[in-house]
Amino acid sequence: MIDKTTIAAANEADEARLRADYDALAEQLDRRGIDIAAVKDKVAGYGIAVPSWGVGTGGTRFARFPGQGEPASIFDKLDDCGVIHQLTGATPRVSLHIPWDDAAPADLTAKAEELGLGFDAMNSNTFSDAAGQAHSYKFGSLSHTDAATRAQAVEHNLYCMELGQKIGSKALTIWVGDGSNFPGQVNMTKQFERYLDSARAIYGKLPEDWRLFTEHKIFEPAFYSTVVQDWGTNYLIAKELGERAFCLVDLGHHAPTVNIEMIVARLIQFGKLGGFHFNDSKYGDDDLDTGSVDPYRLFLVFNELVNAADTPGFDPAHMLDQSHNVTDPIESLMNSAMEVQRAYAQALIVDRAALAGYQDENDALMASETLKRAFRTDVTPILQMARFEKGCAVDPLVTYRTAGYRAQVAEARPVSAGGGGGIV
Ligand SMILES: [Mn+2]
Repeated sequence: MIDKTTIAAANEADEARLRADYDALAEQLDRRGIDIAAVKDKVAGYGIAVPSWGVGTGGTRFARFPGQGEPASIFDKLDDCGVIHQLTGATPRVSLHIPWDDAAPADLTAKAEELGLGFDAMNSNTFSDAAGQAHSYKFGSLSHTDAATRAQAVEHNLYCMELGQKIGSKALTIWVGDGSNFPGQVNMTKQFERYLDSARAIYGKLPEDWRLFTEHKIFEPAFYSTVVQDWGTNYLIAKELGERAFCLVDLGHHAPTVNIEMIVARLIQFGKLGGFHFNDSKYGDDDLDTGSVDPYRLFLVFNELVNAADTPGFDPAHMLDQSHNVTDPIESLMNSAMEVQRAYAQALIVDRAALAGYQDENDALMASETLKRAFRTDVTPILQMARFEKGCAVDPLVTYRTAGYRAQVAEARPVSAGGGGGIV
């Protein structure tokens, strides 16, 4: 963790500037009938889960260029996640990936408690083969043509739930790489039926107080067809399985021009939005940092979420899911968590009464301007004040670099191998 005096010293040096900026924004928002303190309190109470795999340096199928002081174990990863939360105050939970993060439950909870963290949804990996497993997932897992391979994949998901129950998780996220690379390679109907059968077997063992999230993806690693390729298929799965099955929306898992905020609205309307994997993309599933390419789209997603906030039982899970290939993963995850908070704050200051009026009058331009007015407002002082009051860093990036955390852990952690392709 970072020395508290380093954070306090950086905050103190910036406090007068922050108070002046916050007061100026408070006055501006007050003229618009918005109470800045109410917005700040909601932002301060917002939390997003970080993915354990996100603190390692990612890569592409071409190469991976390892960074300095990469985490070597789940406990190193939790240390890094602890720093992200210590500085931002925005990432109280970690989403584990099994088998990558498999460890004794008591050790996981002890470490998390030490760092002030909890555990979010469990992720089951059946898109690659673990060492020594009996049946290969080369041609699929939950939808494999071979019953024994499907059973092995189901069993792995049950194990993830068993472990998750012991560490306080309340959800299982399933994403599979199953699909095909050639037209005719699979019978698409039979393949989906096999997937549904396996998913039913998992859902049947879902703990009472758990939710099941299924995640769709248009392509990759299968490049011709993917068994759960779009939100429509995902909705069918959630409907087939039952009321505790929901759809997870990963922002990068759609075709480039797809209207994701509309998908979000549809899933909310029919009670099947389970949660998000936030990231950004330009071409496909690029796994770029959240808000780095299209912050307006992120805002439009949050506009739908704020719009639905009062719906009874509405509680989507918020998680980041990115691959950091050229940056320090801790820096990228901190910035992404803050970009998500920014989108939330911007959505909170939309004048919803005015927007509804313009929509009823079919005043397209003014409706659009109402959204833009909120989006254009620099809410940074709100985010900074929320962090300041929690004892987190006003400027997490600068404080992190000042503290020299990466260089410190690099001395203790072994240098990891690079060169080959594949994400970690
Ligand atoms: Mn994802």
